[in-house]
Amino acid sequence: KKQKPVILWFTGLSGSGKSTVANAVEKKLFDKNCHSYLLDGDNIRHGLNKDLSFSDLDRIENIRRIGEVSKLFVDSGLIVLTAFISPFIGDRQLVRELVNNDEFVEVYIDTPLEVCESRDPKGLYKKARAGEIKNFTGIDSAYEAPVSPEVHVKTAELSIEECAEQVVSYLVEKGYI
Ligand code: GGZ
Repeated sequence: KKQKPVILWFTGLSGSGKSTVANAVEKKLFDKNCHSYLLDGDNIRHGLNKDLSFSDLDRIENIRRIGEVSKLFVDSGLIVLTAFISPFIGDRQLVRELVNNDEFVEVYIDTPLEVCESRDPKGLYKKARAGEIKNFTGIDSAYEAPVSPEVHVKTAELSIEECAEQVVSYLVEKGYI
């Protein structure tokens, strides 16, 4: 059976587990012989979008470009996973409108700020609290949570494996894979 191309749009705070869960989902897709591509800070913010900062305007442009690139990958038949904070509802909505109705699946990686801050894998929250990083999401820059995401993942209550399974189950249920 053939896979249906789709954008799995992960959104959530820094340290929420977007990349971790997206990577785990990608591995499961690979094991099911599905073809996918993962866009994240490593291959986008350091390449195509290395000219962009974390101001509101640059975040908007960041998401716009990622949306356009994702659309191209969907046209090529892939399951695209994107792992960016994408803090603004309006920008996520614009990406949703770029593709067909069933080609955008919003995956809300819902991890309380306190949990993200206690994880602080890169020490960025500590720096943001100290005022060494400005416009940090959740501290002095807004995060607008999804209102009705297709998948709602609570990483503080489940294992990485269970979180990934939740996303894959959705894809199976809806006939994408
Ligand atoms: C938020 C920042 C900031 C500021 C640097 N605010 O945990 P990380 O390190 O690896 O993920 C964060 C990443 C966010 O980039 P995105 O492209 O996903 O953001 S957005 O969708 O809002 O455009 C964090 C790091 O970059 N980082 N400065 N001020 N995160």
